[in-house]
Amino acid sequence: MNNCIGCGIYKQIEDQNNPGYAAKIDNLYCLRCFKIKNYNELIAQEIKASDFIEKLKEVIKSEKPTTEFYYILDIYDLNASRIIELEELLSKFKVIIIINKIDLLPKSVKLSKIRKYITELFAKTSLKKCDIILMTTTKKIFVNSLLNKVKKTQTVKYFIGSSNVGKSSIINAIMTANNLIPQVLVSNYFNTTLEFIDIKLDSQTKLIDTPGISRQNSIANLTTNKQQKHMYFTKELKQITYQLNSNNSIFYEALCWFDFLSEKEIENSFHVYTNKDIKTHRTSLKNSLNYYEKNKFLLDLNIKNKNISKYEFLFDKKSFNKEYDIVISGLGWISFKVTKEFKIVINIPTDNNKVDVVLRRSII
Ligand SMILES: Nc1nc2c(ncn2[C@@H]2O[C@H](COP(=O)(O)OP(=O)(O)OP(=O)(O)O)[C@@H](O)[C@H]2O)c(=O)[nH]1
Ligand SMILES: [Mg+2]
Repeated sequence: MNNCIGCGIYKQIEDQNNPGYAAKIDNLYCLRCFKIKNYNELIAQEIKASDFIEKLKEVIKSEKPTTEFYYILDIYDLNASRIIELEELLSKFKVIIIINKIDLLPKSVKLSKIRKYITELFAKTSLKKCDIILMTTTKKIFVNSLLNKVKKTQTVKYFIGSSNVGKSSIINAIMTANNLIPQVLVSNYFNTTLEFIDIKLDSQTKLIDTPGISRQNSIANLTTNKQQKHMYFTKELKQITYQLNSNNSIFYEALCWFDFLSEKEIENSFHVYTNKDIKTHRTSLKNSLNYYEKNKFLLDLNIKNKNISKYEFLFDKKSFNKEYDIVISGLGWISFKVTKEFKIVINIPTDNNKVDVVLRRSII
């Protein structure tokens, strides 16, 4: 076989610096996959991730109408893991929307509320008639139920979505549940899968793993590859409640901070949902820039000119007694109830304005 079984790329033995290099052509994995698999170490290689979306668009346009698309999204990054460009193209096909990694939600969360939120999210889009599946690869019962669904029809099934949402993990879990040896490489890094990988589940069912579309709008992009592995949540999100006074700030290490602003002296509770590995810290607004300057060296940020992008959210009487989440792509979200007028500013040191920060009605 000439393709690496981990990432799908065509193997070559000529150039160590190019993707697909293997010491021997009959090695099953290319060197990059071998290193990720055995040492969780990423070797620097120029990968043209921007081509993936074009390839996928071509595939979608040329597929038969019976082909099915399993469109995977990340529960903690719902908005930023959507690929709006593809959703339009998919409207002609049977699409199954999979919301993956629900194990990350705090136990108290009601899945029915999440399902309602997702249904409403897609209600105004071309995918309004799609099936919605809540998924985790960590629980057999979810995997078995997906295996049954996959086996129901004998058509080709593509697993598509943004990078790192868990497409390969889902395929491996389905293979295991079907008594096959899982082979596709899974990792914490972006762009693990590099080519389309065909998996024969049985003589009738073919699954196709696809390279993830890059998540330029995630805060994880501001960090180097080394730091990126800390940005991926493997355990349930931690929830920390802060009772803030106006003009207080909360830091997520030195990656980002939010300011709670009001001219009057007020208090409000904020529930921060984020990765257990990310330390949060409260300080006063006055001290925030100083705190950032002192701590920015702790993280290996991939930014040259660190401007601070600001995202402002104003809450007035119209929002009273409503609960909201501000979602920062890659970091999780902050939930709060509005009972007084105030402003929240999210500050992100970045070269550009691309990190996706959105306000939604609270999902928990
Ligand atoms: N907590 C949790 N993590 C998951 C789940 N499924 C996948 N992951 C993790 O998500 C990360 C990315 O998984 P992959 O399967 O490599 O994601 P992918 O979508 O194939 O990524 P690309 O190949 O880069 O497009 C890995 O660290 C997985 O362990 C899940 O159900 N729960
Ligand atoms: Mg993959």
